[in-house]
Amino acid sequence: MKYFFTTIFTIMLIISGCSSSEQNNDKPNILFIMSDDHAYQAISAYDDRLIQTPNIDRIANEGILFNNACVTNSICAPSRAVILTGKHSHLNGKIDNHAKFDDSQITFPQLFKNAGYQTAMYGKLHFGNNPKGVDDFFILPGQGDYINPKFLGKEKDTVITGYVTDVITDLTLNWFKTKRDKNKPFLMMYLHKAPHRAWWPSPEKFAEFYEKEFPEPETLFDDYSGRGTAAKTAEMNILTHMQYMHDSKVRPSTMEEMGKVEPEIVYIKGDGSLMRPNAGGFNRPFGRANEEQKKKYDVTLDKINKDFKENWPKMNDREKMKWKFQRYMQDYLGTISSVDDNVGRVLDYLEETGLDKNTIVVYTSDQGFYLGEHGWFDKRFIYDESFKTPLMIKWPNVIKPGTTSKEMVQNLDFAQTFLEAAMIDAPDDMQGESLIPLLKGDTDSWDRDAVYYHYYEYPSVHMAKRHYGIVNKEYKLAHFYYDIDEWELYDRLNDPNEMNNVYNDPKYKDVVEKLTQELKDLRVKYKDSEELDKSFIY
Ligand code: SGN
Ligand code: CA
Repeated sequence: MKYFFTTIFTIMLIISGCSSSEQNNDKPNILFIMSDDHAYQAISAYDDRLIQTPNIDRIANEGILFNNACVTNSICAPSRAVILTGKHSHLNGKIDNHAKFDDSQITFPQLFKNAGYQTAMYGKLHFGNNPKGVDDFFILPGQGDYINPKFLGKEKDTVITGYVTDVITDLTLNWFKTKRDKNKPFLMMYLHKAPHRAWWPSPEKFAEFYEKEFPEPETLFDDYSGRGTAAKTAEMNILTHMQYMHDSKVRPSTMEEMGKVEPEIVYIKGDGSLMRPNAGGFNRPFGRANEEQKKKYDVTLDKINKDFKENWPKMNDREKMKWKFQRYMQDYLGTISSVDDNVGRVLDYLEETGLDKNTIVVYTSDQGFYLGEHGWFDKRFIYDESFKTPLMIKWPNVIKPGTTSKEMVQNLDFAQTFLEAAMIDAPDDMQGESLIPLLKGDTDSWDRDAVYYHYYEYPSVHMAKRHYGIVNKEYKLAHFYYDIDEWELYDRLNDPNEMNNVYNDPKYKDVVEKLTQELKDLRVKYKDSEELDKSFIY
């Protein structure tokens, strides 16, 4: 009889365990926060020389901070495709920003939805296609706009007045408050547009950050003499390729006046009108502001213009570089300050509602970014500032607060990590590795010591040449191909700024031999090949 009651009790427990109210407790919720082009150098948990980000830092303080997190292909839409599919670009097909994303592929949110999660995606996706596998979405079309952005919604498209980072957060919090199904665990992908170029902060942060001065990186005046052709020919130098109007937000009185300032990027079209490549000039983002918003921005814009008009004619190239660097940092970091405030709003909401206790929170970026290192802005290269990306994860009662890890982890690993956390089977053809052992502090079960990288988008804006390579904690070996055939090797421990390509240095002969073989093996392991490289040449 006793056995009978125990059995009945157990059956009741199992049934209630499957019932909706309990489900929330056995499966963790996931809040995936990703910003666009957020350099780890601009997060105080990594480095506090440029900015304080107390809210983003909360995730690291309460969880784990990865110091060697990196991407497989340092460019926006491809990184997102890797994250969603758990496969390298050459297999998911989204090799660059222009390739179409084949949305018949399995993405991890679809698997979550099928497994009973409520799924949503808010913010920047950057694909031509609407997201699959999400119950609800509000995404920016393409790159999206900073001011009064348009959104593509599940029900209808809409334009919302306000600053993009605040608006994405308002929408996300509204989803939590009015749309969340309390009977299901959730997967929320909360994706910021900031700090993507052309770095428009809110009017308040614009004013605040214009008053600040930032330390220059050691390599701001790099002349690339220790590097190969790729570094020398890239068009991402702050002095020569950053644009006064579009980026530094200088407003010329006339186009003729601007032509004098930026002769190198102003082209005269057949009909005599002026055109600048790759940038919509000053008005592309600002043109969306209403009169009230313009008035607020004008206070700071007038100061910038006054300074520029008075001082630019007297500046030599070195001074111009310094001036442009400061303007860049003021705007870039101003946008990040809003991301940090808004991440704080969402973390506060999770805490106030107690949802934080069973929610995995991830903060990352779609890749890293140059903040003047090597004189550059933008990304794309296998070199550290663009190859590495910020990554921190908190998961109460699983990750020990304040943990740090130097393991080589990649955006390729997210899908399998989340699937394992949610106890959902991952498809066999996913190519990452679940980070769960590292999250649990079980470093012995982690045996990957090198990662594979492959960048394709060339020729294109910024002219970063195509390359693939292998990176471990000590070395980085890269092969630049397409219209050149050059190899580069960097000694990561002895030359952390990557100033010297030591590929031809006899001292490194054995390292080159060993890594060349390992790179070949990795290409086989991940099913990449010369045939595929050629098939992507257009
Ligand atoms: C735009 C930017 C580039 C940037 C690409 C890709 N120019 O073209 O600087 O490299 O996007 O960025 S902009 O001034 O017109 O914004 S990505 O993050 O979307 O891949
Ligand atoms: Ca990006």
